[in-house]
Parts: sequence; C-alpha cells; structure tokens
Amino acid sequence: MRSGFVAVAGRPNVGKSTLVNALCGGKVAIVSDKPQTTRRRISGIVNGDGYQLVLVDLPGFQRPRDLLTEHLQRTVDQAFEDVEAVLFVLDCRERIGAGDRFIAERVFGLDVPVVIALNKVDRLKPGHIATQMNTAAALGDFHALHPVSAKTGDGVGELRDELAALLPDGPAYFPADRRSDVEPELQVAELVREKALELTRDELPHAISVEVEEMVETSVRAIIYVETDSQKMIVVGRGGSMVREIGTRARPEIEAVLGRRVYLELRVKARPRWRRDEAMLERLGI
Ligand SMILES: Nc1nc2c(ncn2[C@@H]2O[C@H](COP(=O)(O)OP(=O)(O)OP(=O)(O)O)[C@@H](O)[C@H]2O)c(=O)[nH]1
Ligand SMILES: [Mg+2]
Repeated sequence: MRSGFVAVAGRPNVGKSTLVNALCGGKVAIVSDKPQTTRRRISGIVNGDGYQLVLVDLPGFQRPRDLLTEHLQRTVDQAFEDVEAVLFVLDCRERIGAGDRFIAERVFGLDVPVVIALNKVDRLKPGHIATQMNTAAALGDFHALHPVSAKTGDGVGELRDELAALLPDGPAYFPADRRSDVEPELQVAELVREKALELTRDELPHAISVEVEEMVETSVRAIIYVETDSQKMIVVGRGGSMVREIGTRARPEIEAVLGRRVYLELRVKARPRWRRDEAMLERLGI
C-alpha cells in the first residue's frame, strides 16, 4: 500500500476545487466563479489500485488584506507541512505573472516534488497552450507539467497517475469508501453557500457564510450570515424569493449527501463585520 497527502496550491479561482473533484471522481469541494470560494482545508480522497492519494484542497494563495484573508492564508501555509508533493494549479487563460511567481517562490522552496497543472485548456487553442506551458515551465524546477481541463476531464487521468506515482509506502489514512474528510454538517453548510454564491455578485459573495444550526433525521436548519441589513434584503429577495431559490437548488444535493429526504429551513441574518471577528471565524471553522 502506498499513501500520502498532496497540497493543492494556486491563485484564487484557477480551478483547484474543480480539479480536486475531477481527480476524486465526484464532488468533494464546492466551486464557484467567484474568488475565495474555498475557505478551509478540505481533503479529497482518491482510493486507487494499491494506493490512497489524499488531495488537500486549499483557499487561494493571496496576500492577506483583513482578518478573514489572514486566516485563509494561514490555512494555506500550515497545509504545506507534512505533504509528499504539491499540485500547483495555474489558469492557462490568465497571464502567468507576479501572483504565480509569489506562490512559486514558496512551493519550490519546500523540498518536495511540485507537479504543475495548467488548467482550463478547454478554453484555449493548442498554440496558446504551448506558449503558456513554456511560461509555466519557467516558474521553477518542477517534477512534471500537465495541461488539463478539470471541466471536461481532459488530462485528469494522467495527472492522477502522476501524483499516485509519487506516494511512498504507507497506510490508508481513511476508510476505502470515503471520498472526503468533510463531516455532513459542513458539507450541508457548504452546499448552501455554493448556491448563495451562484445567485449573488460583486462584494456580496465574500460577505456570505453559512452555519448549520440543527440537523435531525428529517430536517436541517441553517443560517446564512451576511454583514449588513441591505445585504440581508438582497439575499432574502422580494417576498423571500432568493432564499427560497437557494434552498431549492441546495436541497437535492443535500439529500444526496445525507441519503434521505429533508426539510431545509434557511434563515438570513446580518452579523456586522463577522469577517473581522476572531470568535465568529473560529465558530465557522475558518
Ligand atoms: N472552462 C473551464 N472552467 C473551469 C475549469 N476548472 C474550473 N473552472 C471554473 O473556474 C471557476 C473557479 O473554479 P474553482 O474550482 O472554484 O476555483 P478555485 O481555485 O478552487 O477557487 P478558490 O477556492 O476561490 O481559490 C469556476 O467557475 C469553475 O467552473 C476548466 O478546466 N475549464
Ligand atoms: Mg476552491
């Protein structure tokens, strides 16, 4: 048996979580087109033939701006301890620049193999992909470089094999039927947040957090936190239309996770400045 942990690093929004889901063959982490979707470390587990690969999905690598982003970056920094390798994800549609070099400085200094995934190749012509591969290759002394599309699955199998080959002998860290280390309550909260992110824009997605208050056999009660009353009005929507839509979108996925039908009750609450509130961040597990 071979096993080990691989940290997934990269700028916000490059597709780290989408790629973790693709590598795991199912949904582990929520995904959105807004940066800073991932807020805590989530492990996705690949149980392969003779190996267990644990992919540690992380928040995007960034320079901290406030207490929330400071916590996010701390999570990233801590995750680099005790990993067998780093999967460094780049978005091939974006210019590979200062942000990526800032991350490169850190990950290539870790003394573990760095595998680069150049993601979102479905959006680019082959000529452009080749150019981006050359730029990516100049970032540091990488172990391997894989052009992939987390969305279409292109190149994902090869990347999985590459990462599995890096694992040393070791025990299974999780039962073979588990796909993630996320507890059901957090999975539920994350699914609600994912749907709230889908329906909001601008600054609002960053102000949203979700906490499951109560989860019993037939019902789930969760709170959607925002920071101001005007944000609350938006998330509630006219006559409750937006919060209802969030529930409608989240419920089927929640039921699939829990394996039973539930009544989902969502409430929206304004909690001023929760992103700067140490106690609140801790309560949310951030
Ligand atoms: N076209 C295309 N879009 C992709 C691909 N992979 C991810 N995306 C999109 O990119 C956006 C960001 O994806 P995420 O997986 O949430 O990105 P992330 O790096 O985890 O983002 P943070 O958690 O915020 O750091 C979403 O809209 C995805 O659908 C891909 O291979 N091709
Ligand atoms: Mg993510």
